[in-house]
Amino acid sequence: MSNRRKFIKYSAIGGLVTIISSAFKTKKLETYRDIKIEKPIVISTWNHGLPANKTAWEILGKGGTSLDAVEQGVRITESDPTNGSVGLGGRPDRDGFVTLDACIMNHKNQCGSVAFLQNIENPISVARKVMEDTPHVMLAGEGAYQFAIEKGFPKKNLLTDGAKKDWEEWLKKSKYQPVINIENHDTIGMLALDSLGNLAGACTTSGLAYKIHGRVGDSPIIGAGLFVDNEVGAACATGLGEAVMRIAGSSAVVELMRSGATPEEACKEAVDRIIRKHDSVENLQVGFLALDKNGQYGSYSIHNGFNFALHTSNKEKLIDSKYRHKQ
Ligand code: SD4
Repeated sequence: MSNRRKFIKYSAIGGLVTIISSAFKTKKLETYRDIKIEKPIVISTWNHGLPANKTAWEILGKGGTSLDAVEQGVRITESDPTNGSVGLGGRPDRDGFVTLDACIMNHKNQCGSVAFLQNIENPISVARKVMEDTPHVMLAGEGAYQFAIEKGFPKKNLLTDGAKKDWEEWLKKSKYQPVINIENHDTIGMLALDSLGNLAGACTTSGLAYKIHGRVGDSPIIGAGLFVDNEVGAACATGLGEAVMRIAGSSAVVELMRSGATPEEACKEAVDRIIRKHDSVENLQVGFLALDKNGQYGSYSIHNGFNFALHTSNKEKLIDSKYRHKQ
C-alpha cells in the first residue's frame, strides 16, 4: 500500500475513533454532571458475591485497601466447598484434576497470576505473592504449586466427594461439551474502590467443568479476565474464557471507559464485539462487570441470567445484569 493510501486509510480510522470517543465523551459529561464519587464500593460477579463482598467490606469500611479487600473477599468463595466453579469443591477437568486459575491487580498496575494450579485452596493469595514477592506476573502448573508450597500454603485435596461423584457420572458418557451457558458458570471477579480512591481487582475460578487437562481460561490472564487502570477504572469477566480472551475483554472494557463510555456502555460494547465475532451465541454466555474511578458501575452479558453483588456504605444487594438475548 502506498504511503498516501496508508495515510488515508489510517486517518479515516483515526477520524472514526475520534467520532466514537467524542460521542462517548459527550454522553459521559451528560451522565456524570451531577454525580458524586461513591467510595468505598465493592462489586462482584454472581450471587456468591454477596458473602464475598461482606468480607471485602469489613476491610473497606474501616479504611482498608482495595487490594486487601478483593483478596480477602474472593477467598471466601474459594474456600466454599459448595461452589462448583471456584477453589475447593470446583469441578475437575475431564481427567479428574481440579486445576485453578486466578489473578489480582492493584492501583499501581502491579499484578500477579497463577494458572493451572492444583491442590492449593486459595490461588488468589498465591497470585498476590507472585505480584509482591517475585519480578514476574504469572506462574503456572507445577512451578506455581512449588512456589505456593515454598510460601507456606498447605497442600489440600480440592476434589470434594460431591464433585467427584458428579465427575464419575459425567465419565459414563464423557461427552466433551465445553459450553458456558446460563446454567454453567460461577467464577468470581471482584472490583473495589477504597476510601483513598484506589482501585483493585481479583478473579478466581476452577474454569470450565471437565475441560481438557491443561486448559487455562481467561481468569488468570491480565487484560482478559481482569484489568485495572487506576486512572480510569477496572473490569472483570465471567463466562466462556475463550471468547473473552479473543477480544482481550477486560482490557477492552477499560479502554472503552477511557474513551468516555460509562461502565455499562463499555461492557455492552465488549459483549457486542464478542457477538459480532461469532456465527452463533446460542450456547455462549459471557458477562462483563466494570467499576470506574468515580465509583460508577455497570455490567452487560450476552444472555440473561448474569447478576452481580454490590456493597456500599448504604447498599448491599444483588443486581440483574442487562443483556442482549433472552433464553
Ligand atoms: C473460564 N471464565 O475458565 C472462566 C469460567 C467462568 O463463570 O467464568 N465461569 O473460562
